[in-house]
Amino acid sequence: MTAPVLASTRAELADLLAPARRSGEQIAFVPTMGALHAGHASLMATARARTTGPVVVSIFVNPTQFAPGEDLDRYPRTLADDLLICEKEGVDIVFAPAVEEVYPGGAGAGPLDDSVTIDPGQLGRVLEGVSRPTHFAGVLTVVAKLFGLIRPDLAVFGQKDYQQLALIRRMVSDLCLGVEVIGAETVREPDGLALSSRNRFLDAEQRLQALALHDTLQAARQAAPWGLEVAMDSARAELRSAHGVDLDYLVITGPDLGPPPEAGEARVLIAARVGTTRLIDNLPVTLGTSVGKASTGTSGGDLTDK
Ligand code: PAJ
Repeated sequence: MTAPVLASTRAELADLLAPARRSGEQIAFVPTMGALHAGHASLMATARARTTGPVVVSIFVNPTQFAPGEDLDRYPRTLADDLLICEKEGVDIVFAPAVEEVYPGGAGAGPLDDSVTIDPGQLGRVLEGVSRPTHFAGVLTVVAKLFGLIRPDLAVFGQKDYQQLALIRRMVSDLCLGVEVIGAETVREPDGLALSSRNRFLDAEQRLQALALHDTLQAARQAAPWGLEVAMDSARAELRSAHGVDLDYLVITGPDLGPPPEAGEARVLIAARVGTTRLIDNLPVTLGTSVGKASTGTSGGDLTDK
C-alpha cells in the first residue's frame, strides 16, 4: 500500500487534485478532525469502495465548532498515527491544513467572526444545538469550505453524529452543492460503546458507566414494537439503573429528526455527560403497533416476556 500524499496548503491540494479533475475521475471525501479510530477507517473504506479516483481525507480540528470552554485545546492530535490508518485504508490524499489556511481572516473564538458563514436553521437549534448553540454553524461552514476546496463528487459521514449528518444533507440540498452524501453505520466496541475520539478521556470506571448510553438506546429499540411511549418508558427505566451518567437528552424522532411517526422508521438519540466527557449516540428504531401498545406505563421488564 502506498502512503497518502500530505497536503497542508490550498495550492498543494489543488495541484494534487488537478489530474483527477482533468480526467473526470470521481473524487471521494472524508472530513475528520483526526485522532482517527476504526469508525473513521470504516468511512474511508466506504469511500474507497465507491471510486477508482482519489480518496481525500481532511484532518483539521476546526476551531469554529468549539465554544469557549469546550475541549478545543485538549482535543487529541495524533497526525503520525492518523497517517498510518489512512495508508491502510488506501487513502490517496490527506489534507491537514493550519487554521490560517482554512480561515485566512481569522477564526474568531467560538462564535464566528464577521465573515460569511452558514446558518444551520431550525435543525441546528434543537438537540445538540441547545447546549452547543454555535456548534453547527461552525461545522457547516468548515464543511462548505472543504467542499469548495476539494469539490468532491461524494462525501462520507458517520451516522454516529446523526444530527450533523442530517444537517449536511440539508445544506447540500438547500444550497444545491451537488455532492452525494453517504451516511455510514456507527462502529462500536464489542460491548456496544460507540467509538469516539473522546472515549480516551474516560477512566476505567467511567468507561463502564458510558455503556449506559448504548444500553438505553437498545432498551428503546427492543420495546419499539410496542410504540413510542413504551419504548421511552423502557429506555428511561434502563437509564434509572445507570450510575455516573448525567443525561442531557433522550428522544425518539423521525429519521429526519422531525416528529416521530405513529409507526415505522424512527431514530432514538441520547446525549449525556460521563465525568467531564460529553458523549452522544443514536440508533434506528422501528416503531410498531403491536398488540398491547396502548398499555402505556408497562415496564421494560414486562416487555421482555412478550
Ligand atoms: P470527527 O469527530 O473527527 O468525525 C469525522 C467523521 O467520523 C464524522 O462523519 C463522524 O460521524 C464519523 N465517526 C465518528 N465516530 C464514528 C463511529 N464510531 N463510527 C462511524 N463513524 C464515526 O465530525 C467531525 O469530525 C467534524 O464535525 C467534521 C465533520 C470533520 C467537521 O469539522
